[in-house]
Amino acid sequence: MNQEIPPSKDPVRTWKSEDRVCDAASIEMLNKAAVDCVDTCYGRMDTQRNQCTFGKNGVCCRLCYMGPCRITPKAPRGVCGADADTIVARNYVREVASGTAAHSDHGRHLVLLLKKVAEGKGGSYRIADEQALRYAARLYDIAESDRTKEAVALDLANLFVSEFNRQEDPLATLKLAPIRRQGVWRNRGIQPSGIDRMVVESLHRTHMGVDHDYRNLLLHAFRTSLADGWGGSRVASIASDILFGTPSPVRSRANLGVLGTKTVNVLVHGHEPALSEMLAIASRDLEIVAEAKAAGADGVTLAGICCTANEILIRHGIPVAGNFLQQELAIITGAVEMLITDVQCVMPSLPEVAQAYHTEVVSTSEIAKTIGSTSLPFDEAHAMDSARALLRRAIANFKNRNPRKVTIPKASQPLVAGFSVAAIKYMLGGTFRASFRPLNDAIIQGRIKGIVGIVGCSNPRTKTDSYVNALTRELIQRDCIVLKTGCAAIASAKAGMLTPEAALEAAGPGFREVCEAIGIPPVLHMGSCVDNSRLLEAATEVVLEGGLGDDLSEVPAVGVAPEWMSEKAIAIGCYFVASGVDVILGHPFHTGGSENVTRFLNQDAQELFGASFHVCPDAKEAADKVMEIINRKREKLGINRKAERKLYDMKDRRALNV
Ligand code: NFS
Ligand code: SF4
Repeated sequence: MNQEIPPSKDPVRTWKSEDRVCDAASIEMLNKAAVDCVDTCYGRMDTQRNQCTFGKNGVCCRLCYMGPCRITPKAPRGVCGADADTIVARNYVREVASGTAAHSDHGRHLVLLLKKVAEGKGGSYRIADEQALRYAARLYDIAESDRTKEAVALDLANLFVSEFNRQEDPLATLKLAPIRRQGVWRNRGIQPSGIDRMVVESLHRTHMGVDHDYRNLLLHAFRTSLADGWGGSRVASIASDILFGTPSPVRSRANLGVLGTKTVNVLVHGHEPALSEMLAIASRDLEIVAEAKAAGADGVTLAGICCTANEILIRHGIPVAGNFLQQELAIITGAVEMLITDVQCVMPSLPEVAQAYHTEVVSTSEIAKTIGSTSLPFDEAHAMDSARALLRRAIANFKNRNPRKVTIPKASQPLVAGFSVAAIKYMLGGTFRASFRPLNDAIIQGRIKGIVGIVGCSNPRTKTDSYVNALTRELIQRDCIVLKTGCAAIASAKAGMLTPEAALEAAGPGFREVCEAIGIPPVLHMGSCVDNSRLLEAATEVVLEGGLGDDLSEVPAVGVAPEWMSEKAIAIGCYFVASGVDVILGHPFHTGGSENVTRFLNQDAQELFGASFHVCPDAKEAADKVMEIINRKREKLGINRKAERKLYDMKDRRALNV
């Protein structure tokens, strides 16, 4: 049982590091934090003991200044008359709106960059993947043959911009979904219009005195989330593939051991790839390397934290220093010259942690500053110069590293990442016959039972990474192919589960045969959190390939967010459910104060979308739930026969198109 860690009663640290984190590097750094007297989120989790029950249940309303109001059995309504259902649903809509806004604003940034590049004003940026551009143009019926890539990119960028500011008609990107699913959205009245409009409408409807019907509010939550998954996030992934290249499998390493003992260590942390792309190139620049050597170092090590890490990992093989809960631990190594942050999931504690060492924390976004960090807004028009200037500043800081304060953990694991849908298709069928057929066939034959997306954050509430890792092992053992993004993917990387060899040993016999025949690992790292849209893209390919139903809700596929913490994760969960994919959460939403809202999300949604949320605090229980859902879908498809067991011969391999 992956139990929530009870808060310690004692203000002095009494817990053991190995009870809070799994991997050797994190244990070592948490121990070092205690010695160095540095506070981390694990300690702060304790000082935040007795978290507010009203907040946890979602029954605290501070939407107007007659309040704040809290709902109790004795006070069942706020001053305005709002009951628990209304208050809980309004709070929930706002969470989804915030998550959608975060992903989509990131998407907007990339779309505007694509537009600048198309207009010849992109500075150091280029169209890196013309094939991806032309493919995307065709998806949106934009003429592309006999036209320059810039002209096509401009039309596409303009269409993407209009996805943000559409007023009434539905998002154009919705049509990338299976036809049947588009019909579900139309019939339920939840086809999103402009992304910005959906978020604004969420704020309007949850303002004091507007929408009070919890069902109406929750439908809008799902509608808003679709503007994320089939809007902001989807265009973010498409635009970044065009600008920086569509990911294909790359080898790299993960965990704090990737930091260099003798190199200038620069970490990028956050979510947007625009700056980190330039840093990835600049860090290999011979001039920069020479300057690092002149400063007494062996060179520059660039590594990432959180989803910026995932972005440059899947395109450049840049190593991953860690996931969300390792951002403070990375500084505690004492070996980081500069931690460059952009937006999202950046803890405001970083400058304080950095005070104990020589690390300079730099914020590069005008919209994301922290007191105590150096604000050096990234100049996109002179991106390469900005990237070089940052690296030079980090090199200059190398002399301030205090060897007595440095401990770099040894732990790091090899990995393979970068499984875009195009890459998976290619691996399945080769250049000329790229297709999902072999995957569909394997699912139909029962060698693969189903597809599971394990996504989301880590959370100091529970032992970091432990649920994600236990669940992943359990599911590949039960013949499920596991798709991963975000911090959950990094957790698997640190556990060595992204190496084809190690993971294959853990896979069930049917699944292992398929992996070996096709040459794919059982756990596929598909990218950052906005790349959860790639999971929907993959599921759509499965539907289009045929034989596994006409709608996403028929495919034996499940999403799991074991250790989630952010509002973005809530938006993701909602767009999965609204797309027909059941979602299992490791811990519940802050909706427990309303039975109606909870029932709507966990049950009624089944009737509306063919999928709903489920809560399983234990990894084993989650694995059972996943299999129950997958088997139910297989039963409905009439494919739940037992797979006959046999080894592949040449004829079978040919049938698999390998
Ligand atoms: Ni997703 Fe990625 Fe990590 Fe969670 Fe934060 S970095 S966007 S929100 S914590 S997975
Ligand atoms: Fe209280 Fe109603 Fe105001 Fe909320 S909107 S704070 S429930 S009076």
